[in-house]
Parts: sequence; C-alpha cells; structure tokens
Amino acid sequence: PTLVITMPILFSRELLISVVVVLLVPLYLYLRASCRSKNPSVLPTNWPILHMLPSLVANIHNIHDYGTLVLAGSGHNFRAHGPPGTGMRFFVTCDPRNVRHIFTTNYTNFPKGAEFAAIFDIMGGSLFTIDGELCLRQRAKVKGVLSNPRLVARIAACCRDKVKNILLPLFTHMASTGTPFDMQEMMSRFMFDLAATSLFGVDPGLLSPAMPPMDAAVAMDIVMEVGFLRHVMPASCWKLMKQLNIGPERKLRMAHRVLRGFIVETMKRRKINTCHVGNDEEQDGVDFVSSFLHDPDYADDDLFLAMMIGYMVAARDTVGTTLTWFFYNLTQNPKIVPIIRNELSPIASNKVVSSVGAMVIFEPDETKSLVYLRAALYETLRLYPPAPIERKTVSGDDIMPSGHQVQAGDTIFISLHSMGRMEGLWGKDCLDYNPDRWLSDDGNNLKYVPSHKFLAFNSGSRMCLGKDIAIMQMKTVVATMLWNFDVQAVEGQSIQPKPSCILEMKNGLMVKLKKREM
Ligand code: HEM
Ligand SMILES: *[C@@H]1O[C@H](CO)[C@@H](O)[C@H](O)[C@H]1NC(C)=O
Ligand SMILES: *[C@H]1O[C@H](CO)[C@@H](O)[C@H](O)[C@H]1NC(C)=O
Repeated sequence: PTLVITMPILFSRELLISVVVVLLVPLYLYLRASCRSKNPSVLPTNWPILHMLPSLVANIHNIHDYGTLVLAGSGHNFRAHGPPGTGMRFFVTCDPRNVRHIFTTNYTNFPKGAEFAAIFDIMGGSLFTIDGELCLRQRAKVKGVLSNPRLVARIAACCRDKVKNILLPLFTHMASTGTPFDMQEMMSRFMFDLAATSLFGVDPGLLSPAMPPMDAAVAMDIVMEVGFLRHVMPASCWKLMKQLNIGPERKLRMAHRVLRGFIVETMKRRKINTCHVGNDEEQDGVDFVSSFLHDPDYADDDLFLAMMIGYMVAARDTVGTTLTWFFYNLTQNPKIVPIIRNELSPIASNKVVSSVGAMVIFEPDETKSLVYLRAALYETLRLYPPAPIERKTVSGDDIMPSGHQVQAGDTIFISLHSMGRMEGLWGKDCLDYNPDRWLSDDGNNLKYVPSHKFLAFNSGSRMCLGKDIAIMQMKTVVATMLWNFDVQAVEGQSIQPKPSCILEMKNGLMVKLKKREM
C-alpha cells in the first residue's frame, strides 16, 4: 500500500541513507507487518493508536498537509506511538481548548522538556530551549531589552533605511530589466541583515548589489531542517548518527561551525565599529548584544553563542518566511492588492514626491495603525505560521479539556499549521486567503481572536517577544513594495513547504516585478 510505494522517497534522501540500512530496515519490516492488518490505504477518521512512524515516514515530504488531514478526520486530536521499545508516545492536537490548557491554564505541567533542548542543542541553555525558573529570568531580561524604546526606534530606522537604500534600488533594477528572481532568497538576505544589525549593530551586507555568498543564512536553514528530522526520528537514531558524524548530523555540525565563525567574526567587526562611535556604555540599548556583554549571567562563551543563534532564528527566519508567503498569496489573490493600496493612498498623497516616477517610502510610524494591512499579514500567518509545530512534554498525568488523557513523559505536538486550516475553527472558507475575516463588522478595527486560536506568535507565558517589531518590519516592507511595484509569480512553479521547523518554501518563489505607473 501507500507505505511501500513511498519508501523509495526516503531511500533517495542522501540524509538518511546510512541509518536506514542499520536501523530503519528492521523497523520498516516490523511496521509493514503491523500495517497490513490495519488497512493503511484508507485515511483514519478515528484512529486511537496510530503506529505513527510508517505514515510519517511515507508522508514526510508532505508532512503538514498529512497532519492536517488526520487532525481534521480525528476531531482535532489524536494519539500516536512508535513501535514498542522506542518509548515514543505522542499526543497531537490543534484544538484551541487544549492549547489554552497547555500554554496557559496548566502551563507548568507542559515544559518544552529535555528532548526539545537536545534537538536544539545548538541553542542550548538559551531562552529558546529552557523551562522553569531559569527561563523566567532570561525571559525578563530579553523582554526588557526588546522593549527599550531606543532599541526599537533603532530597529525601525534600520528597516526603513535598508528598504530605501538597498531593497528599492535593487527591485527597481529588477523591474527595469524584467529579470525574474527568487523572492524567498531576497527576503532571507534582507532579514538576515536586519536581524544581525539589531543584534550586533553590524550589517553583514547580504542584501547588496554584490549578493555575497550567504553561508551563515544557509547554515541557519540547516539547523532548522535537521531539527525537524530530529523531531520525527527516534532520539536514539539521530543521537547515534551524531556520534558517527554521518548524514544530516554531519551537515549540522558543519553548519554549527559556520554560525560560530559568523558570530565571532561579527563581534570582532562590532568592536572596530564601536571604537569609532564611543564606548560600550554609549552603545547600551542601541543594539541587543550590548545588554548582554557585561552581564555575568552570560559570561559563558557557549551560552552567549547559543543566545545569538537563537535570536537570529527568532528574528530572521520568521519574518522572512512570512513575507515570502505573503507575496505569494497576493499573487494568487489579485483582488487584495488594490484594497491595501487604497489604505495606503491617504499616506502617500501627503508626501511630496521629488520627481515624476520617484519611489514612495512608507515610514514605520505611518503604517502602524493600518488595519487592513495587518489583517492581511495575520491571514498569511494563519495559513503559513513560520513555526508550524510546537513541542511540549507532559510532566504529570493530566486530562485534556478534549477528554484525552496524557501521561507523564508523553510528547505533545501542537500543529499550528493545521490549526489555521480547521473548518471547525475558521469556517467553510478556512482554506481561502481572506483578510476580511479579521475585521470587525464596520471594517475599522481588528476582531479579537484569542492567541490560543491564532497561535502563530505562541500563547501564554511564552508569547513571542518580538511581535510588534515583526509587524512593524513586515508592514514597512510590504507597504513600500506594493505601492511601487506589481508583483507577479512566474508561472508553472511548484510551491511547497519544506519539511523544516521553519515553514520555508522548498523551491523558493520566483517572481517578476513591474514598476507601477503613477
Ligand atoms: C512573523 C514574525 C514572528 C513570528 C511568527 C514569531 C513567532 C514566535 C513563536 C511561535 C515563538 C515561540 C517559540 C517557542 O517557544 O517554541 C516565539 C518566541 C520568541 N520570539 Fe518570535 N516570532 C516572530 C518574530 C520575532 C522577532 C522579529 C523577534 C525579535 C525581535 C522575536 C523574538 C522572540 C523571542 C525572544 C522569543 C522567545 C520567547 C520565549 O521563549 O519565552 N520574534 N516567536
Ligand atoms: C495540572 O496538571 C497536574 C499534573 O501536574 C494535574 O494533577 C492537575 O489536575 C492539572 N490541573 C488542571 C487544572 O487540569
Ligand atoms: C492563498 O490563497 C489561495 C487562494 O485563495 C488559497 O488557495 C491558498 O490556500 C492561499 N495560499 C496560497 C499559497 O495561494
């Protein structure tokens, strides 16, 4: 059945070749035997115990859609386990009642846990992988830094300058020559620069006419892709591969080296730069890193590096991915663009444009209150949450609001991707891109939607700390882009998400730009 047909996909992946032979073949034979009796070709509508691995492996290239299908068929929740002896017990949910329980009501019972920390060992000890007391402390610190008005103002100014001085000239050139280019790569370069600038006060210049190699950005993608494989593999399996330094683990190790090198190098450049500006105290609050340099809590080199990598992931991958999906959706839904332009037009008409055909730049402050633009971004985040899954561990036996029991040690996967696609949550048109669903009846305000239903920025005590910054950056890019250009997707490309902890597009997004006549 399905399993047998799709196994070659797995074999053809260079990543898994060595392990497959050693570990997965016996497993595969076992699972094949157990699947025969269960009629796996029919999708389960209510499958209390799913031998997860075979279907997962068979569908790994399309994991999010598969999860959505199973979650929709099973009433938003299902339990799964790996073969006996692997100790893999999962509860998979996209039910907002359970999400509220896990993230808020009984939050302390659902830490990220040791396995999550092991999967992202590259950020070990940093806010992104820790729980409990330690987390409270680090979180308070990061929150303080990210809400410093000087830092926020500097990030906004930096975003605006980068749009004006680099992005617009570059896109103008692309438009004039009609050259198709990969929007995902551009956004990835752009956000890498912005994230690094707000972090270190140093611009790596990935988005510049020279288009330098983007090794560190690629290394970050590898961290997220291998992290994803680690999520779906038995821990013993990837740990063995790590020890043997083979397959994806080898790639990860190299990526780690690249990232370390990048951070060390950038810190050196920062020193040189700050010598001209003044001493570190003057720099305090202007970039993220200065608040950590003199803090004894972060004196450890490894922890410091882990923090920086974590911050780069949080700030760069998320926004870059959302922007790419946003532009894709707009190309598929041409009706939306004039509505956004309509919202921008009072701002644009107040500007004195220096010459005919000159570009209009929207300042971060000017787009702050735009409701429809925000709704359009939320709609993209609903369908394409950059972090498509959350993982939690159960610390004590508990009963979910849905009635499901979970046991200490179980792993919970929350599919954000599926959550945005449940008819039961968003209605019959749940798969349509429709910003209107976010608007109040008079259309002048946003509707209140609780974060346990719209989980893109997380919910409860671990809410994203950069939400406002992210929205500001996205609005600034989108407003300026859409006002000045028509964006067209190149026809005939296959748009699919990549199996990764960040919902990037597997093959990128080729677009063409046309300068708007005004
Ligand atoms: C569209 C953009 C963004 C989205 C969708 C997003 C989403 C998220 C999510 C889902 C988490 C929770 C991760 C987890 O616990 O597993 C998170 C945490 C976090 N985000 Fe964001 N984020 C975005 C942009 C940003 C930006 C631009 C920054 C920084 C300027 C940022 C800073 C953080 C930090 C520091 C945390 C850690 C909070 C904690 O663990 O307690 N995020 N974000
Ligand atoms: C929270 O979790 C604990 C287990 O740690 C459980 O005993 C308790 O019943 C749960 N509380 C609620 C409100 O569900
Ligand atoms: C955006 O809109 C289309 C058309 O409504 C919808 O089918 C899809 O789910 C959304 N995403 C993409 C990539 O088009």
